[in-house]
Amino acid sequence: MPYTELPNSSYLDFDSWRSGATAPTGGAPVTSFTLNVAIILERANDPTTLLNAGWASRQRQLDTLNDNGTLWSTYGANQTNYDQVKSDLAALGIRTVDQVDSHNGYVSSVEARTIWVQVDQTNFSRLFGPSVELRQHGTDNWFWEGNLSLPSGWHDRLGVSGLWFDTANFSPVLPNSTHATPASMPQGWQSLGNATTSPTNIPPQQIADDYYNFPFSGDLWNPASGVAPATGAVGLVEPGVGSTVPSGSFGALLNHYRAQIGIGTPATWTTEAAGGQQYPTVVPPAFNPAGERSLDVGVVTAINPQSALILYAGSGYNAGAQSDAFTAYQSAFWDLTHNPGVITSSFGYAQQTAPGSPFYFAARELFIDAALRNITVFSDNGDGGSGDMFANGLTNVSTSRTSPYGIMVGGTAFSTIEAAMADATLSGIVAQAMAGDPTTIWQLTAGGLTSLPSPSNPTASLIETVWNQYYLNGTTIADLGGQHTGFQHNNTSSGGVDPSQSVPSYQSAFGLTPTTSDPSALVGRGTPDVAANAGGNMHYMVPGPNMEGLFPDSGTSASTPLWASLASQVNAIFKDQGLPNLGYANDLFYIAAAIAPAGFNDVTWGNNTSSFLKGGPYTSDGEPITPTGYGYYAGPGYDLVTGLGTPNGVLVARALTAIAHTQMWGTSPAMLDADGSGWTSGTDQSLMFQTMSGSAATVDLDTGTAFLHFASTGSANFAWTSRLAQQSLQSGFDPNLVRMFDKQAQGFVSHSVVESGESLSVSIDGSSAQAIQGSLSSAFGFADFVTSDGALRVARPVAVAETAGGADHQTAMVRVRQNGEDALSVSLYRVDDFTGTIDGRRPDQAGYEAAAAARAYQLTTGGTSINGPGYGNYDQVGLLNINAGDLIAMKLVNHISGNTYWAFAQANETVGGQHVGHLWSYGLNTWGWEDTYRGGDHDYNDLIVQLDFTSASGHGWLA
Ligand SMILES: [Ca+2]
Ligand SMILES: [Ca+2]
Ligand SMILES: [Ca+2]
Repeated sequence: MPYTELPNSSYLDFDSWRSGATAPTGGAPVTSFTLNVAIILERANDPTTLLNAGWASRQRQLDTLNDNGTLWSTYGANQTNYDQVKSDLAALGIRTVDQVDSHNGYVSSVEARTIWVQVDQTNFSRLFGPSVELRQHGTDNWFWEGNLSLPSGWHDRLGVSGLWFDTANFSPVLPNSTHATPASMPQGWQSLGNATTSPTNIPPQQIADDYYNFPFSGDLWNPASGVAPATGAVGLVEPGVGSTVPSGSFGALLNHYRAQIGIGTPATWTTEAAGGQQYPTVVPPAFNPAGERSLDVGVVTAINPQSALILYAGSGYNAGAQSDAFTAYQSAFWDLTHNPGVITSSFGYAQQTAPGSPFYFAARELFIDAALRNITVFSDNGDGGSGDMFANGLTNVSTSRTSPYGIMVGGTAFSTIEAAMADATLSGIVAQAMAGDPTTIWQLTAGGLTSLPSPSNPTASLIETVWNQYYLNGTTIADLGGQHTGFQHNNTSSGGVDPSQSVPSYQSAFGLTPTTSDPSALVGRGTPDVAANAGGNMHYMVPGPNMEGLFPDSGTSASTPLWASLASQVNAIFKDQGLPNLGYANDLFYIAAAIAPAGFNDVTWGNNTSSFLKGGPYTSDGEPITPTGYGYYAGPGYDLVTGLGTPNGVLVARALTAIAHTQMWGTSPAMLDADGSGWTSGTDQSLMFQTMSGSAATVDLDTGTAFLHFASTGSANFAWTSRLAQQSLQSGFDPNLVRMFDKQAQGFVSHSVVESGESLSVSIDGSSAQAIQGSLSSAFGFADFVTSDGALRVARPVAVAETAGGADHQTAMVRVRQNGEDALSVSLYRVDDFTGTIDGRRPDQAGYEAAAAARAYQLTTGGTSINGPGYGNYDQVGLLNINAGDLIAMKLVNHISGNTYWAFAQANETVGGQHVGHLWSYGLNTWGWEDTYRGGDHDYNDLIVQLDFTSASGHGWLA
């Protein structure tokens, strides 16, 4: 049998990419071994087009392929090639694991493109070529020299492009550093907000409910209430350990845990462990998979007590299996019995696989299987800081698991008022917050603060920072407990850039160019995508490794199942509203962040710096190291430690449903279309042009047929943002916070009518402005044109009723927050087009007011006029009989001055010959009114109004 060398298949390509090490050589042959190997084929067809389509298009295509029964004949392996490889294996005398032992935990199928085989010292070279043998280095480590080979034709003709190994005997190779200069590190804590002496240790559902505003709380959470929605099964990747416990029954222990945290009903759970499972014997401080298991189980069952838990032990221990996490992921993705819609994993596998290698192919395609199976996968970003415990002196994230088709979750440290007051690293911020310093409170509010801080409210939230427990004492990186913990211990959120892949389309569209902070400055996939509390000042009360007791636990291994639990709630809401599961939905989350930023609390404090080399003058985890000082900082907006931020569950769920229904059913033209070189108007429409610059700016607008030139003052420091406006539309948001940021002037807003197909280009202060997130937001009625020092939002003053299921006769929720002192009311009416015309009458023409009154929508409370709830206050009301695609405009009445203002500036008063715009766009169907003649204080927050067309549908769980 002739063999052909497989490119990029050296031992270092498996798990040592960018390690800087030289490959091991020499060593004695391993004379007795069993090694289970996955042989992985390419897909019969390339799914790239499907995967790159928008979410709703993907869902429809998958639906059709499933209905036709052709999904896996299309995107599984080619059956003939698959059969040929199996027949070649038989000829080579290499047995599949199924032939060795039919009771195994492996997935071998043409759909999964995988054949698990077993080789040993007698036939290893029959699979990988006569020049390759396994050799020993170190105590339990094996390696091979050079590239692997495969039988000729397998790779180029039959499409065998992937390999994986179920073994713990292949380890990364890292060199000892020699003369690197250590980066300077401050003594003590390396980041703020993790040093409290009074941590908040509470059950997971309380974290989800009290601090992350999950949709299903109270009776909707409580399975005994009779009204709690049925949330779907959640898959838990638990390699090897599954549901084993050293004594007692897992189910009884799980139910005991539930009872302890207030859940009176028994759990539904099952384990997929066809290859067996074992309770691990772990010598501290080694990683304990049973502890991880209990944490995952505890978090998911507490937050979603109605979700069935499916635990995946992966390959297990039969037939030479070693329960590599890859096998548990694979068994979870291919569980055709329980079909969990959401899977969470806190387990990694061969962290640093090299791009272009067969190992990288295996890992990458694994997650595409999940996307095609319509599963949403949450993977922990890891707890090893910016270096990810990989001692190459650079910043690292796992190249094998940082899939663009999974959602990566980072870790934060959440501090209540009480915890923050007991944290010396937060003393400055706490003092400023308690003194009412507006700059501090502004930043805290962007992070999710909902009430003015006060020591009399100790359990209220205050601040969220990066989870980072690194502590330097002299030259020893260790925690305060004095244990050997440091850069090689699970103590800090990983996060950074995976330069092995290009930037995913949803990150590019968001305007990101994630770049490593180390000297290599490589561009790639930014990670994490999202974050949640992992530890530091707040911990999750969960069972211990043996499922007994109640202990505070932490890690991105906790934030990950929290996010998975939220996704499971969103899936239940989607189902209730007639939508499919989220599935692969990374793009939906990035659109949500662009148009509904309040769905994510913006973490802006802290870092995860921990890059290092082995050897040197510092000690970490009992080993000499040299810190190199490269890492990532949280900051405004997306950052490479906390991603888009932590969840505001209700707000992000509302945004996701609005986006999903719009993509599924919407037929209205987008505001702007990309035409290759720029943007063109999607229809004849009235548009607002609002200047959002920190200092005075001049704006030039060119529509191809008209030029608009105007000057604007800069926005005031605390001029309202889309984030704040949307945050304020929560009933529990503190009126004191609202009033604290009143009378902060926005820039200038100009209005103009633009015709369909007209081009639109913008320059600010003479610099060409780019609509960086325009492809995400334009379908939702706005786009921000941005330069390095200014921004112009182009927005519609009209809402499009993108209803659930594209149905007519729906009820929309109208939410209002008043930040003006006058008595106000707003009414909403239907217009015929995007310029506001009613029966041929333009907004500036006589008789328009009567026409608008005749078109006014009725409220669930009667009448057509929504009264402002008073200065600082909130109210919401239903708007009746909304039909799909309705175009909705509004007018404001100031009952003190007696003036009426229209969304369309041309119907308003003039100043210096120009009509005054009284409306400001705050993102997804959210606007703010200026209530004073001639523009008043220009703060455009006197009445914030939001239209929500989907939350009242189904059971109305989000209304
Ligand atoms: Ca941030
Ligand atoms: Ca005002
Ligand atoms: Ca105001």
